[in-house]
Amino acid sequence: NADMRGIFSALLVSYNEDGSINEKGVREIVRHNIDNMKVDGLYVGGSTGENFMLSTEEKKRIFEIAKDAAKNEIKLIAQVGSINVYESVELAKFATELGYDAISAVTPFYYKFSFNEIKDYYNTIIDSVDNRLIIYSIPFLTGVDMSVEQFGELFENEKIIGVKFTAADFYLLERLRKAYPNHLIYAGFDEMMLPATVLGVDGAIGSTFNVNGIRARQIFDLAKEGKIEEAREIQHITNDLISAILSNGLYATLKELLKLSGVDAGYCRKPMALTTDAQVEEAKNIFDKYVK
Ligand code: HMN
Repeated sequence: NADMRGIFSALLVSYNEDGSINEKGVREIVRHNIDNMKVDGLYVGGSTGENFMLSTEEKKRIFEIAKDAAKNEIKLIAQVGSINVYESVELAKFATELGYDAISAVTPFYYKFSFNEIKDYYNTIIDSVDNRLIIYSIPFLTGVDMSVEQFGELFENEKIIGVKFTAADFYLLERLRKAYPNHLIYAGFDEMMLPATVLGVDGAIGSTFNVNGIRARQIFDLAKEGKIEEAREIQHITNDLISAILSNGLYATLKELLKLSGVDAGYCRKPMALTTDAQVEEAKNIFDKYVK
């Protein structure tokens, strides 16, 4: 599974003002990530794609557009998780047939599922396809925390090859790294990429790489080479950028920054709000300072 290491952008999706998918915009975002941000891959259908607000058909359409626009130049991961596990299976089959290199699924959320239910969810999804699966763990949004032992139980299924670890728990990250040296671990918080890389993650999946992919790779490579001070300088600039983005609204600002780079990134989808004039103005300042 070493082919899946590296820097993956969590793909933003361009929506029209009425909430429909802006296909041309999605293609441009894919190409911008490949041609300008030089990412190794894309994570399609994640939180960043505003995925949990979409219909099954829309999710499929985004998988198709991303696959087509990427032209086999990079690795593709399809996030198919949903609390409708039958939808997840359908999406896993669809993405596998399209040729996605791996699938991923968020831990089922909203209801307080037991660990056995979560395990059954993952096995149901991955056993329905000839593919590999990456667990998507993001406790601050899902409320689902799993222990080192529970990750181990999921990894008993050989098709479950790793985890996207979107958490600030570096103790747990270190324990996972030691316990499962042959599984893939992706850092999920871009602002903590340096410490995660020092602890030995195999890659990173992040929303801000859509606009900051070059610096993200520098942090990752420098840290792997042990050049910690140089990596830290770039993490500092990166985090000035990320703090500014988060204060101005994450997805809306990322889209405005893409627009300023000439990419038709469109709007966010309801119930997310349309971008205000003040946000657009602030995005220009952020662009001039950190992205241009
Ligand atoms: C996804 O599911 O689309 C992303 O992989 C999620 C990714 O981990 C991002 N998390 C969220 O947006 C909740 C991060 O890149 C995050 O946006 C960034 O670190 C800023 O906090």
